[in-house]
Parts: sequence; structure tokens; C-alpha cells
Amino acid sequence: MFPPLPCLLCLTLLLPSLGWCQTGGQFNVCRSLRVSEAGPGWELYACQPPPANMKEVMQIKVDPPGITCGNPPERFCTLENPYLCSDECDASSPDLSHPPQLMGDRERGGLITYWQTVTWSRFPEPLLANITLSWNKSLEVVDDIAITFEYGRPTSMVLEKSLDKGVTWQPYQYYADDCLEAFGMSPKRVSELAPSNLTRVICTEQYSRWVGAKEEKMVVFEVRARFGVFAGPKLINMDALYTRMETMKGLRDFFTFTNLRLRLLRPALGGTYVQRDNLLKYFYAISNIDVPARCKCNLHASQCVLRDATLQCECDHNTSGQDCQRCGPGFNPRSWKPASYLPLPTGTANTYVYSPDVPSPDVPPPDVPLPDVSPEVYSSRTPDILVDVPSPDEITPEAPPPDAPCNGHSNRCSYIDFINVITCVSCKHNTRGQNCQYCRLGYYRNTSVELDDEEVCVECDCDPESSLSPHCSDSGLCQCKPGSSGRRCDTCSPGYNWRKDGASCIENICDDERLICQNGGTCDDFQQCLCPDNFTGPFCEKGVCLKKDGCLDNTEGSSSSLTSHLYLLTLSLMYSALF
Ligand SMILES: *[C@@H]1O[C@H](CO)[C@@H](O)[C@H](O)[C@H]1NC(C)=O
Ligand SMILES: *[C@@H]1O[C@H](CO)[C@@H](O)[C@H](O)[C@H]1NC(C)=O
Ligand SMILES: *[C@@H]1O[C@H](CO)[C@@H](O)[C@H](O)[C@H]1NC(C)=O
Ligand SMILES: *[C@@H]1O[C@H](CO)[C@@H](O)[C@H](O)[C@H]1NC(C)=O
Ligand SMILES: *[C@@H]1O[C@H](CO)[C@@H](O)[C@H](O)[C@H]1NC(C)=O
Ligand SMILES: *[C@@H]1O[C@H](CO)[C@@H](O)[C@H](O)[C@H]1NC(C)=O
Ligand SMILES: [Ca+2]
Repeated sequence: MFPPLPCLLCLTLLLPSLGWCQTGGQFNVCRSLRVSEAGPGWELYACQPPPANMKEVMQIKVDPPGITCGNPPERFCTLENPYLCSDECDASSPDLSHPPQLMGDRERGGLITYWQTVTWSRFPEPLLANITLSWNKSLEVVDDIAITFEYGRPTSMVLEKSLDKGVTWQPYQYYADDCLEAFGMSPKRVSELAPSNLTRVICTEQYSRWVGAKEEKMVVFEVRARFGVFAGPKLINMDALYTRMETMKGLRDFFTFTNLRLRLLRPALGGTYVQRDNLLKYFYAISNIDVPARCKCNLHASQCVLRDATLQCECDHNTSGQDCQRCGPGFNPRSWKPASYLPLPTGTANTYVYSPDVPSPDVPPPDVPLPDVSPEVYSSRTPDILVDVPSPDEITPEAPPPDAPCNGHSNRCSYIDFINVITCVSCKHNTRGQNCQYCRLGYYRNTSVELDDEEVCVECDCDPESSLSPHCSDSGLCQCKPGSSGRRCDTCSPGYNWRKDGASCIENICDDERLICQNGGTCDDFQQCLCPDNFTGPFCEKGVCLKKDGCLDNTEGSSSSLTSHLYLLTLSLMYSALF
């Protein structure tokens, strides 16, 4: 027997931390020579190519045309410092351009290169972008797909996949800072998935919340954690996963695709409202997309090569075709089968029976069945009738009268088949959610009344100027800007007072208690010192040279505190410029 080939590719450049490699290169040879009493003969095994980072061979397309920044050149700001807008994108300059291929390049010398879109200057029209990644080959993902966003992760996006080279698409995972608001789905985490619902398409809030653009840049499609449901946390028991791949309907297809598409629906907002006076800080920028995957060869090939710019399995077991999806010449096309991981550890090659009687052997076999394709993502919420569609892997919920699941806030339900749930439509009384069990954004639950009460949701009514967001906590607390407080952020904290126009709380510059106004000056409305005739300066600290008195220099005594007052003043001015 040949010794198993070491998983060289994995060890060298590709995926050093990958469980699939650590398991000793299982399924990496298709056959080995064995000498028995009858003479030498081939022993055949199920086999698959090693994983690779498929970003190296992906075709990238971005839509709509003109979404990439730089033509014409454009200035942009950042969320972290919206007042420094010195950065520029210029497609005609190699140093300042941000074309799509920078999402898949190899970065050298620590230099981050990224694709960047135009800014959201056309607000309120949404800033939408599609990124389509194509391989023209079916692939099986083997580790997390990770997308790196510079300058903040989108507040809402969908990852989609195609199994048929882009003809039909289905959602893979939804991402939003508020799943209910963006997609009408309750937020989930992959860690909540169990064997029975591992292939469920979820919406997660884990990768969209604002935590600062520099702190967290990744948006992840979690493959490792899904494998871990069967293989254990460190993917120690890969055999269990391989077994499930063979026995659980839809599992292998769930991890298979020929194309991926990112639909970017709303950029990072910095955790607050869209600020219309500075739209140059809203855009998308992606520096890298890692897609650790292997070619799908139906377990009939241990190598996959790039030939004529197309990935192609090097088929063994007398199979042929790009995915080894049909018989080699001279073999009964009907006898084609994928090889199998079972029985472990070497699997079954399921090779063909030679049948010279069959003419024209290289006829393509019936296509490998693809799972049903969901309808268009966003139209699927519309049907207002309750349909009972059975689903193979999950229990279809009973169809109860809408009153019961909707807590009396809606009398219509709809069945969303790609996530296999019944959801209430048009929740009234400011409720929302699958069962109208939550309050709409901007409302909070009055816990003293029952869930089916028409007044169960009370408006947050956050002060628009001194709150960071119109949303409030479950107990109705608004998020206040510095200086304001109270449930609605409508009172000023100690040391702050309302601005004259009543717009927000600003820090006091003076008051009559601390006697910051000197030389008999009085504090006017906490914001300025009114000085006697012969003094001037923000704190009346400077003597004025009055001709009749001669010039008296009476400022020495206060010069030391002057600097600190000026410092305070500068701070206050900066503060009022910011808000
Ligand atoms: C993205 O793709 C979807 C599906 O084809 C399409 O409906 C949508 O208009 C595209 N968006 C953009 C911005 O091109
Ligand atoms: C895609 O792959 C097929 C082989 O399956 C090949 O015939 C075709 O030319 C490829 N298309 C492109 C655009 O590379
Ligand atoms: C998956 O199933 C488990 C156990 O059956 C359940 O606790 C969990 O909520 C389900 N997750 C989703 C996203 O439906
Ligand atoms: C492939 O076909 C040849 C005949 O063309 C046969 O000798 C050989 O054993 C077959 N190999 C496998 C792995 O089926
Ligand atoms: C909650 O409901 C109770 C009973 O109807 C009512 O007295 C109270 O004012 C409500 N609370 C709010 C915050 O509206
Ligand atoms: C300012 O004027 C007041 C009286 O109006 C006088 O007592 C004081 O000495 C003057 N101070 C200076 C610095 O001129
Ligand atoms: Ca890059």
C-alpha cells in the first residue's frame, strides 16, 4: 500500500489550522497498489482534493456599474473621525484607486489593499452593491468564509449562493444589526443550531453591530462551528461529520456552491442615525474575502487543477467531467455514482462496471440533483395565505389560527418557505416579530399590561437632538449623548445646560457659583461672562486700557488660572462644534 500522501498543500501555504488536514490527510488518495496471492491489483478509495484558499482563483464582479469609487475622484471621511476628510479615491491614480480585485489579492508587506465604493451622497436613496464571486466549478467549503471590511461592517447584508453557476440563487445567511427590522427574522447564532436544523438559513446580528471600525472588521459565514455540531468543538471527530455527510439529506449540498454573492444593503453608520450633513463617511470597503474550499469531485479525484482558466477535477475511478460527474468513455453511463465516505476510514469508490455493449459511452448522466431553490429573497414575505408545505429536515409548524401566534396584533400569517417558518404579517399596535411578540423599533414594552393589549408598546420618544438613536432599551431608556440624561435624554446633566436654541445640552462655561467670571463679571446663561466696562476677555480677565485712568496692568493675579480657563473654553467650543 502507498503511504498516505502528506497533506502538503495544507501544511505549506494554505490552511495550517484546518481540521481537515490535521486528521492525517484522510481521503487524499484514490487508489493504491496491493499485492495479493492473485497478483498485484488496485485497491480503490473515496478521495477528494486538498482544500485551498479559493480567493486565488475567483472571478469578481461588482454591481451596479459605477459603484466603485474614483470616477470622478471623490473625497471621503471616516466614521471614526468624520471631520477629517482628506482621503481621496481616484480611479486614475494607481495609489488612490480601489478596484474590485483588491478583495482577492495577496497583500504584501503589511499594506492593506481594498475595494471601495462611492459614498452615500445620494441618501436617502439606498446605497446598494452586489459582489458576485464566481468559480465556474462546484466547490465544497471547508472552513469559515471571512470577509474583511475596512471602515466598518455593513448594518445589513445578505450572503447568497448559487449551485448552478449563477442561474439560480438562494440565501446563505442574513446579517443585520437588527434582524427583525431588516429581514423580519428573529436573530440567531450558529451556536444555537442543533443537528436537526444545521442547514437552516439564519439571520445573525453578531457581525453587524457597531463596535468601532477598527475593533472588529470581519463578517463570517461560520463553517467550522457548523462542522463542530457533529465533529466536536475542535473538529476532533471528523469521522462523525463524514458519516453525516453521507446520511443526512441536504448536508453536503449546504456546504456546496459554484458562486457566492454578497448583497450589501446598508453601510456602517457608526452606531447612530444617518447624519445627512456628512454623507461622505458612509460607504463600503472590503480588503479581503477568504473562501477556504475544495473542488467538489464527487469523491473521485484527489487533485483539482486550473486548466484553460477553469478548475477541473483530475478524475480517477474511470470517471470524467469537470466534477467527475459522469462515467469515463466505454462505461455504462447509468452506472455512475458518487463515491462514498462510508465505510470509514477509506470509503467506497463506487467505480463502474465495464459494459462494452453500451454504445456512445460519453453521454452525460442525469444531472446531479440540486436542492430546491428558494424564491427571490425579498418577494417571499408577501404571500398572505397560510400554506402548509412539508420540509424534509424540519418539522413544519402546525397551522394555528393567526390570533394565537400573533398575540392579537395581526390576523394574517404567511409561510416563508426558505426559512420554513410561519410569520405574522402586518403586525399592528406598533408590534413586530414572527408572532408580533416584540415592539417595533422606537417602542418599548409596557410590562404592566398583557402582551395582547393594544397599548403594549409605548413610544420611546427619545429626544431627537440629545439621543444617540431613536431606539430605546427594553425598559424604555434612550441612549443619551454626553451631557444629557433622563429616560428620554431630555434633561441636562449637572454642569450642562440647554443651548439657547434649545437644541441640545452643552457644557457650562461659567456659572455664578464657581465665580469663573472675574473682576466683577457676571455669567450670562452659563455660556458667557458679561464684563464691566474696563475688563474684557472670555472671563473678564483682561484689563482694558482706559485713557482717563492710564493703563493699569491688573491681570497678573489671574494669569495662572487663565490657561486652564482657556483650555476649558477650547474644550467647550470643540464640543459645541461636534454636536
Ligand atoms: C443585486 O442582485 C439582485 C439579484 O439579481 C438584484 O435584484 C439587485 O438589483 C442587484 N443589486 C444591484 C445593486 O445591482
Ligand atoms: C466554465 O467551465 C466549463 C466547463 O465545465 C467550460 O466549458 C466553460 O468554458 C467555462 N466558462 C468560463 C467562462 O470559463
Ligand atoms: C435548532 O434546534 C434546537 C434544538 O432543537 C433549538 O434549540 C434551536 O432554537 C434551533 N435553532 C434554530 C435557529 O431554529
Ligand atoms: C478503468 O477501465 C479500465 C478499462 O478501460 C479497466 O482496466 C480498469 O480496471 C478500470 N479502473 C477502474 C478504477 O475502474
Ligand atoms: C402601562 O400601562 C399601565 C396600565 O394601563 C398604565 O397605567 C401606564 O401608564 C403604562 N405605562 C406607560 C409607560 O405608558
Ligand atoms: C475699573 O473701573 C472700576 C470702576 O468703574 C475701578 O474701580 C477699577 O479700579 C478699574 N480697574 C481697572 C483695572 O481699570
Ligand atoms: Ca486586499
